[in-house]
Amino acid sequence: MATRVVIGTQWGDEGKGKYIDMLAKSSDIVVRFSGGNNAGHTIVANGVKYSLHLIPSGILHKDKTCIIGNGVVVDPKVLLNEMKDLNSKGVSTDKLLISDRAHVIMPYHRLLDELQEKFRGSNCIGTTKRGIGPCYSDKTDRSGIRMCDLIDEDVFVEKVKENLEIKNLIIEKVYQGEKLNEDEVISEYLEYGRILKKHVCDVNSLLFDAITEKKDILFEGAQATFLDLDFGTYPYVTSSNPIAGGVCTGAGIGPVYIDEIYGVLKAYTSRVGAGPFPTEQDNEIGDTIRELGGEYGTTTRRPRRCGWLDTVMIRYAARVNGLTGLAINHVDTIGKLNNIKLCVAYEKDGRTINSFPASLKELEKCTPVYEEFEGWPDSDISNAKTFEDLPANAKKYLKRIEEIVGVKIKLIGVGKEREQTIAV
Ligand code: 2SA
Ligand code: GDP
Ligand code: MG
Repeated sequence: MATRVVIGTQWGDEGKGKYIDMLAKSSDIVVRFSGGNNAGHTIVANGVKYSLHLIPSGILHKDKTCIIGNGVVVDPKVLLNEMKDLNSKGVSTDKLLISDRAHVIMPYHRLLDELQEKFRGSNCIGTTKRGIGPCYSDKTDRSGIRMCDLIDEDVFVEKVKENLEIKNLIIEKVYQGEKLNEDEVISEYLEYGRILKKHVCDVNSLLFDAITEKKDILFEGAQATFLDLDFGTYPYVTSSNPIAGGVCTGAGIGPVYIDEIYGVLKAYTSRVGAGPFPTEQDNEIGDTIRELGGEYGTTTRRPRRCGWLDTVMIRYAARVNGLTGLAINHVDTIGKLNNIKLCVAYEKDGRTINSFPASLKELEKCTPVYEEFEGWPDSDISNAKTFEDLPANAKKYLKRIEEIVGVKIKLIGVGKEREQTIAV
């Protein structure tokens, strides 16, 4: 039996979805443990494209139990639409379970996310405006509404009334926004609760039993290490802990039960939203990478900022997550360039820095130190099946990454399809 975790090592969109989907095949249970519908995995299976935001990717495989853990914030409206879309493509959602302890994203969370961002103006975070931050704020403020409340009419009505009294004041008086109608919110959400009730349960007990029974469990990461509330480029982060430690708090299992932790990265770097990005190429190179790699957000379609691979970041991610293996994607994409740069360290005030600073002011003073590599634009590697099939330049680039990061590359992505993966 094995419990495996898939984590993003950069700023998200590393192509985690593809591996999660692949590993889900050999798992009994697939679990989401952090974030909400600010995540988005794109999976192309048998020519059909699936965009999943909340539902674990295991849903595409028959007979897998899919769990939305307590660490996830659930927008019931989005969840129901996603379920409907899957059902219309012939995918059953009967084995989807939602933790009774997961918090619910309410309409005032979405509205406040938007109003706060507008208020911040040029200092905005660049959130996905899905209400993620305000929902997690309520969770830590202890005023949140959980799935167990959503399915209990009396409790739900009381909690919504309490919340709306304050939220409407803030919406109206602080942000000059339009108040939400209490009756409308209550009737809309009670209906969601009624439909979702059969999926809501105590998943922690179920997970513990599964571990005892030595079942294969996959924990699918959303977002990534540098978007982590504690370890990312704060404040340009999301409001949860997408790192491996988040599995323990977001699904309710002890660290000793985790066997393998895969860190997914791209052969370059991308980021959506605001915040620092030391190896960013805000120029023709970045534009070329964006077009070659199709770097537009799954959730928001925002064009992603692109730049060179930064191994200072990946080494940090390896430590923070305790990575046991790397999965590197878009090796096909980066190889189309004639010349590739790899950031191997930072230089600050004439000194070489190998760690990722907490202070954004300090990070700004860091300039990347690059090593240069030749690409492999004349080799089509999209059908490569083994490491040996790869051109010498690709091997050299990958070996150097592995050497600097100190973690073995176990999977190599050479195309969008899940079959376009080399297991090393
Ligand atoms: P939020 O909405 O409060 O979580 O936003 C806070 C910051 O976190 C960034 N963020 C993301 N960056 C990349 N990918 C994200 N999710 C999707 C994914 C994106 C997509 O995982 O694939 O494909 O459209 C994600 N979610 C949050 C956000 O840009 C802010 O900088
Ligand atoms: P996630 O959020 O980490 O799951 O990643 P996304 O699904 O948002 O973004 C990854 C994008 O890159 C998707 O469009 C994938 O189909 C695509 N992709 C993933 N791996 C590869 C790869 O190795 N090569 C190419 N060309 N595309 C890839
Ligand atoms: Mg994504």
